[in-house]
Amino acid sequence: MKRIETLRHKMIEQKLDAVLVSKPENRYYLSGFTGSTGTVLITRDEQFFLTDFRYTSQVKQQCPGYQVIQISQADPIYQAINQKVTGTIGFEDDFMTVENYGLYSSKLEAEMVPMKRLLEDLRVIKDDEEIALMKQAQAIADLAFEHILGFIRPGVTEIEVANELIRFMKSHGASGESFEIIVASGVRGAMPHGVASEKVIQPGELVTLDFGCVYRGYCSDMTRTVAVGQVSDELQSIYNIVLQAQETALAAVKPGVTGQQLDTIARDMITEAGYGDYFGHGLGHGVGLEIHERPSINQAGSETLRPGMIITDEPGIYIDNLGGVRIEDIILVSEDGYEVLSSSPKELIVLPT
Ligand SMILES: [Mn+2]
Repeated sequence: MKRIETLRHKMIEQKLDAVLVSKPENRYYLSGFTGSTGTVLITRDEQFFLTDFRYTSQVKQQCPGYQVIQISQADPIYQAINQKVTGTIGFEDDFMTVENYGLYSSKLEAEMVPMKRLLEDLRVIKDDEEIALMKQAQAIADLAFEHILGFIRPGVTEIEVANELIRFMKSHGASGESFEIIVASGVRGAMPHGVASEKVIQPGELVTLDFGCVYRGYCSDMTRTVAVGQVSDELQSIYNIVLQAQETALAAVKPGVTGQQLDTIARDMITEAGYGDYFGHGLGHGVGLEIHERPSINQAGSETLRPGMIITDEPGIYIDNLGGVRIEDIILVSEDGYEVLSSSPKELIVLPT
């Protein structure tokens, strides 16, 4: 209930008498509900979960401290809200549909006030329970990486590699993958988001694996690039440049630094090595209940890092008709620096052919 208390402090500051929360990640953050339909209503001193018959039993199990209100066509949600709230009610302006906004504004007695990502403001700093779940999510991914090294060999397709990663992570406690897995081998490595294809992996290729899993709602994310047999001098040199940029930016992570500053550190190194035009994406992003969340770790990242934020550091170089390299760690910002949550090795691994 600590999260709800913190939210109530913000509600008082922003003169909100209640908030209405339906975005799945925000709803889970406040209630623990894992189902697909329902609305959390937090007032200054009570919390309600409004849902239909399919989920009332699940809410009673998953959401201690909440009063369940069953809604139906005969008992519509706005009537239930009107019985509990007058004054002002915050809504998720980045999530509510235009259709629902029209309905609520015409039916609710309370004045509707955009919340402007108030819940995302709270979620950007992870509490101890969240940090433990993120560590477990990443531990499963690291274990999967170790496992997949024995699976990748010439003749195997990228999709077979992706499916094996998913199978392994699910059999180790994950509910699924945290995004569509990227397995980009050989020239396909030039595509930063080359999701696994039917391409067969060949000797002499680099293979970029970007993947993660969901564990109790929380996402992990990591990237490693491995060699299948000996790769060209140019690819090895690109690998070393990316690794150096990744580690230099990592060493600069601490409270007070901005995402923009971190991005600049890695970008300057890659540019000085002559590959600036081939690093076309931002250095990283925040991770949590969503795979991409605040803070931004790129040239637009003006937000200052604070202890409890979890971010990625993932520079890359991508060259058409040659291939690409990306190396990514997931990092917890600590009181005086950082803790790397991903534990897989980063020196170039050369797999047998
Ligand atoms: Mn990432």
